[in-house]
Amino acid sequence: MSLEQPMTASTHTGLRQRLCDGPPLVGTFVTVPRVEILEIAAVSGFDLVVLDLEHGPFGVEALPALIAAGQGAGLAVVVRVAENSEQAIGAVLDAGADGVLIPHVNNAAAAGAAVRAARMPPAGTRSLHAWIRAARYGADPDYAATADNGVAVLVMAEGQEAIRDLPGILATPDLDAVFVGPMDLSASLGLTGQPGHPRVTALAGEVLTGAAAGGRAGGIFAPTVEQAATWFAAGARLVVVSVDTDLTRRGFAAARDALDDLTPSIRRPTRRSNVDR
Ligand code: 3PY
Ligand code: MG
Repeated sequence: MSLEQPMTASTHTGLRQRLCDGPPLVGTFVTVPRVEILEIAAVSGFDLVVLDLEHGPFGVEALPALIAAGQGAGLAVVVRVAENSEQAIGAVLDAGADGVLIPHVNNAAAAGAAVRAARMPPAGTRSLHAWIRAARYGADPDYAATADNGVAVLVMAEGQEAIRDLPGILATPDLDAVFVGPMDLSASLGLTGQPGHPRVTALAGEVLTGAAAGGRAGGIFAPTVEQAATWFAAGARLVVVSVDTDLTRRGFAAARDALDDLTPSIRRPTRRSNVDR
C-alpha cells in the first residue's frame, strides 16, 4: 500500500509520535466529567484517557479544565467527538486535546473529511484561531505552523462498511490511527452486545493487522482487561480498556462482596453484585 505521508514523519511530536513509534498505550474512556477521574487514571498508571462526547453527558464547555487536569497529571487526552463535523473536531482541538477520535467513520470519504477537519491548511481545512487554549492564548507564535505536528487523528471502524473500505480508510493522508469499536461492530453483524464473538474478534484482528501493514496505528476498545491483553498480543498500539463507570462499579462491587465474605453478620441474603459480568 502506498501512503503519501507515512507515520514515521520526523516532524511528529506528542501523541502522534507516540502512536507511531512509542511503546503501546493503555487508555480508558471517561464519561464522568470530573478532574478527579482523570487524576485517578493517571496515578493508576494509564497513559491516556478518551473524554467521551459521544456517550458522556457533557459538552465542549467541560473540556478545558478536564484536558488541563489530564495533561497536568501526565496523561495524553483524546476527545471522542459526537459527530464527524468540522465544527465538532475543531472545537476539541482548540481546547487543546492531544488527539481526536471520530466515531462511525464508515468509508474513505468520511476518513478524509475527518482528517481535513483536524489539519491546518494546506493539508486540511481547520479554522485557525490564534488565541485559543491550544495556542496558549496567543503566546505561541508558531501555533499555526506546528499545530498539526502533535495532534493525533484516530478514526473509528465500527461497522461492516468500514471493514469493507478499510484499504481506502488506511490510505487517507495524515491519518494516524484506525480504532475498532467492537460494540458497534458486533451490532452491525447482528451480534449486538457480543464484542467477544469470534466473528467480531476476527474482523477486529483484520483491522489491527491491516493498520500495521498500512503504516497506521491500530487501536481498539476492550471492555475487559482480559480482552485488552489479547489485543496487545495481536499488535494493538493503543487499547482503551473499559470505561470509568464500569471500573468504578467493579471497584464498589468488589469491596461490597469482600465485606460479605469477611462479615457474615452483614451478608446480603441475595448477592447482587455483577462485578464479574
Ligand atoms: C464501540 O465499541 O462501539 C465503541 O464505540 C467503544 O466505546
Ligand atoms: Mg461505538
